[in-house]
Amino acid sequence: MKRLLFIVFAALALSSLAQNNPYILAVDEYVPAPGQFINTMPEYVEGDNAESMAQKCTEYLANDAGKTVCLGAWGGYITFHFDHPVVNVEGTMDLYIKGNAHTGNAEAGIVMVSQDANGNGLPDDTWYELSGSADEDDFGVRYDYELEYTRLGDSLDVAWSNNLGNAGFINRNPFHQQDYFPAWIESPLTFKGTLLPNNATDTSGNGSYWVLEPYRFGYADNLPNTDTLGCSFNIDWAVEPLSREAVKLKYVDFVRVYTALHQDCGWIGETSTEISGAEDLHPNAELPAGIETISLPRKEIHSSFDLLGRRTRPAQQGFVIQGNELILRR
Ligand SMILES: [Ca+2]
Ligand SMILES: [Ca+2]
Ligand SMILES: [Ca+2]
Repeated sequence: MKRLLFIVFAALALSSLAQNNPYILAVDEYVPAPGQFINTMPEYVEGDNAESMAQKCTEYLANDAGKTVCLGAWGGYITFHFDHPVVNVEGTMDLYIKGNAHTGNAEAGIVMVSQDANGNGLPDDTWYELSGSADEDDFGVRYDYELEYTRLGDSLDVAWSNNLGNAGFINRNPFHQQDYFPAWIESPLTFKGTLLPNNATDTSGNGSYWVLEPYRFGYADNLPNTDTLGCSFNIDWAVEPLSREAVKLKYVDFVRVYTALHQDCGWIGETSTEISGAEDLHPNAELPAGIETISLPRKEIHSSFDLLGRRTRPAQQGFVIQGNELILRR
């Protein structure tokens, strides 16, 4: 018993001394929409599934690895977490998210946040959207957009239809020969969410030169990574996605980014958000007083993550890190 107490004490002491990692620990989900860089960023190989593709994204993004993941056309998303909850520090930005935007090439993605309210370590709880500048600027944002993508076959364009009665294609182009529909996902693939108004202009008038103007703030892959403020997000911006009612969140456990534009720019193709990393701007901020850490239900634990961000099997015995907690499982 003494020995056990010592182990518990030592482990708790170590965990309280540990500094939180500011960078992404692991990717939970990667569900891209079709697009010219899908199955290549990251690369799909025969036998890959949702879990192995998410693991590849972890390798691309965790610990500021700095590689780029493509989310495809509208709706495609990625979900990730850190080794601790991201605290909503009063009066300041909380998250910085990197993409590959440069001048004239803003491919805005909407950022969502969620708390692991049911304490199972999975991003299966209520999601909130971080409201960006297009909401304030009255650009005609649509909040109830739905889009379905259908794979028509090898080397064929991907069909889409939306809830406004429109239909079209994600067109193939000569630069990218692989299948554009995510190979590990079944067709049809449906997304729901917020649609930003188009931002692209064919400034040449003949289709040869497209400019994608950035929104003022509040979107991923919208402004260059060097614009730290422009790539930063405040958890205070959280709203309920449909009612747009503001929600006060003191911390978040999961972050999601999805492509917010449904736009085709001729020869440069569909607009797709890219993500190349994320950072908690104040990783060692303390949760405000009065916040209780989640106590896990003793019964079924679906999944948890080890220190490398790998999903571990349920019912493991011994010490398990889950979220920011050290748990002893018997
Ligand atoms: Ca904040
Ligand atoms: Ca959960
Ligand atoms: Ca981009």
